[in-house]
Amino acid sequence: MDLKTLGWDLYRQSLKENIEQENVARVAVENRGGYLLYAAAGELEGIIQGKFMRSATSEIDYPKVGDWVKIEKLPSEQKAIIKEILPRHSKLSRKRAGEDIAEQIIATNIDLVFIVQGLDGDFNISRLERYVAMAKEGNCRPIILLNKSDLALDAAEKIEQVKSILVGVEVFAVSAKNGNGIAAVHAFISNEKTVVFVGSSGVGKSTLVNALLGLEAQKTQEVRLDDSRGRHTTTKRELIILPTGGLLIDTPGMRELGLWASQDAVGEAFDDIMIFAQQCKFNDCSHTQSAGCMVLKALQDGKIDQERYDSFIKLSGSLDHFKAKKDKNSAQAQKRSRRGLIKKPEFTKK
Ligand SMILES: Nc1nc2c(ncn2[C@@H]2O[C@H](COP(=O)(O)OP(=O)(O)OP(=O)(O)O)[C@@H](O)[C@H]2O)c(=O)[nH]1
Ligand SMILES: [Mg+2]
Ligand SMILES: [Zn+2]
Repeated sequence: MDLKTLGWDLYRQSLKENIEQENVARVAVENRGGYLLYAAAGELEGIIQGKFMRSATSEIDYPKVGDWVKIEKLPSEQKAIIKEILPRHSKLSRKRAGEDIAEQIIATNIDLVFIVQGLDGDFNISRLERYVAMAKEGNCRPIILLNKSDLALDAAEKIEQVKSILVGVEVFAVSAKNGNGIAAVHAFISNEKTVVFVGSSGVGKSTLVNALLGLEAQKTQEVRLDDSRGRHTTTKRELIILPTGGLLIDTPGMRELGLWASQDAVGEAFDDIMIFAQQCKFNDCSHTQSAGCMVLKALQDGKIDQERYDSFIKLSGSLDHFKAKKDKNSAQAQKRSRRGLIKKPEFTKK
């Protein structure tokens, strides 16, 4: 693998030390505490050792997609020990509210952030503002893509609206489906530059990545018709090399969600967490108290992303709430029906 393609030549200019090519790699995938690295020796499995973990004081001290890391390759194996994370010249993070505010890194060493919203119902100015703030805070340049222009008649109007509020930020209406505006997007991605796609689930981030790649590389999924919400198809962040030069990072939709269809849908979307949930001591484990909870243990061990865990809990919680409400409603309905307020359906006899 050519390190120049991965952006090394550009990145190393900011480094004070001189590192041999065989001792660096770029983090391409971070998945449940495992890492896929792109290096001069090809694709390597990145391994983190106890020493590294002991010196890490928080989540952000672990390698993230986009990071350049110092490695020691194991002889005759496609594996390498990750020794150190090289300085991040930019990063995209979000703040997680908890007891204290913790930082979660989405990707690092990024030049451009494409903030994607769908013109079919996902459009929301204040959310755009938050994304733009997030990009600027991490030293990344934001560009807004209003996707699914094939479904909208008011694209021009929305663009004006965005421009009047987010002054100076570039906005484009695009359609990953029919290709409109894709050339303009492609023009922003140049050799050795890394761009990341962010936005809610179902807005078409992976479809845009596919359109740029010109092939079906990233799995995408049909959006449910009722509410234009996606189903969280992309489950991990991944660094993708564009054959024409440049690097793309597709991300799973950020979950600012309302309700989903069912607990099954949750299980499916969070299969990485369900693996651990099935091993919990109690069947009805809430996964918020540590007594015999394997989910919390996996979280502690870094096998589950904090971000994933948070959305999982949030979502399970809102489902319980929904269910309780539904049960209450049906209990009330039964009461009313007993009082004769609700008529039983009458069937017409033939
Ligand atoms: N009509 C129309 N549909 C689109 C367009 N772009 C994407 N879609 C559809 O929107 C759905 C969701 O697309 P994805 O690319 O999976 O969305 P995503 O943002 O990657 O979603 P997550 O991976 O869940 O975060 C798919 O059915 C796509 O075919 C577009 O420009 N026009
Ligand atoms: Mg996706
Ligand atoms: Zn549990």
